[in-house]
Amino acid sequence: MKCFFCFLCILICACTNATDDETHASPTVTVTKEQAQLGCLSMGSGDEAHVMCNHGHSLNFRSENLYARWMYLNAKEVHPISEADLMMGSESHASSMLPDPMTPLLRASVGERVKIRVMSYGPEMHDFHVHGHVWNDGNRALDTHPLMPAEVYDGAEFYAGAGASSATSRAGPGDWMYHCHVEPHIASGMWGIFRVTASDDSIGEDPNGRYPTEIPPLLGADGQTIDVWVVAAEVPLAVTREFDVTTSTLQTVERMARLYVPLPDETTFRQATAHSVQQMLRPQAETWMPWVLSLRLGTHVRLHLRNIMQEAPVSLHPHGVRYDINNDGTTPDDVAWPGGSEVVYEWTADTAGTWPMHDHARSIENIGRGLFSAIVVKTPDEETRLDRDYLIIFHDFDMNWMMGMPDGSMMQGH
Ligand SMILES: [Cu+2]
Repeated sequence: MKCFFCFLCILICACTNATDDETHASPTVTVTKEQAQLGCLSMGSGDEAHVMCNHGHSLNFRSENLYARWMYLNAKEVHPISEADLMMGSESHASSMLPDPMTPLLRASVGERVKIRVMSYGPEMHDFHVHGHVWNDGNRALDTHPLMPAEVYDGAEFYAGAGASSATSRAGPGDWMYHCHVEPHIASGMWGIFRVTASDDSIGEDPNGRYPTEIPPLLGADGQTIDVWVVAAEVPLAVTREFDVTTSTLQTVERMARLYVPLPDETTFRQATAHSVQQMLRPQAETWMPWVLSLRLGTHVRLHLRNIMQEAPVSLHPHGVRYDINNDGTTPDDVAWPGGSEVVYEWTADTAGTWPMHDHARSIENIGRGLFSAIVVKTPDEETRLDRDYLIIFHDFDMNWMMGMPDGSMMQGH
């Protein structure tokens, strides 16, 4: 089997050597074979000894590993820092000394009304947190919220740089970190930057005034039927950065992901091949995000799904919309298989909210490799109220990948 963890192997060697030197003074924790297969490392010693796992903890397919940034800073001797600084300080987060993280850059100007929706796929619990901002959720003031697998939280809405309830400056402009608050998940990649600018900054916006990391423009209308064209394809994605010891640089790492790729019309949909879709997405290998279907409340959707992979059956199971049993993506009749086949689902977006939508045909392997998406159903009030609307999806790319092996078999012992 191909090894995906070159950077980690190097670290394991480094840790092993350190252990030899310190055997008597500072006991360390031994990584089991299973943990090593999942990219876990023995870190620290004595009271600080622990196992750190790098599963490729990802936000919208991307992971920014703090250890890679730490090794880069130390190798460059830009500003050597300790492991404690890695977790406690801001050096390894800062964009002043390092490139912006690969994870979604969320942007807003001070005083803009921002919503950050969060969703979780994969077997673990995550905990969304954004620095410097507090929001009102019912009668509670929050700045953190937990998520179980397939759970959604869409109560985080506030003024950028201003806390929960007023447009008066509270946090102010700056780079505010957002992350999962399960500590090892931050280190292994689940963090990003919420960049608040002091004045209205349109650099990087599209002609509609939207940043590329925002959810797409709304489709449909109450009572209207729309056709949506989607293919399931294998596409190379740049998912994280590792530290290369020979060149002392940060190098992007690719995985062959499985994605839902929305297409503009029926012609493009019919003509799509594995090769054409890979060519189309190649320039966006570092920025392509999970497909989000943004709808106005009451829209009826005719969703055409075509499987252009040969390797696995695919379906689309939506949460939160109204459908009959033949359209839920879980029965043999509504699965696209073998490769090249099509299926059509019809349903109505009759409940506002943020809803998971994912493969249900070979879900552990397919969701692990990226076949998940989301439906956002907005009310007219939300449409006018929000200046910026983001969706962050927590996902465990490598862990799922390893559990559902690339050949379709399951990892032994799990
Ligand atoms: Cu987490």
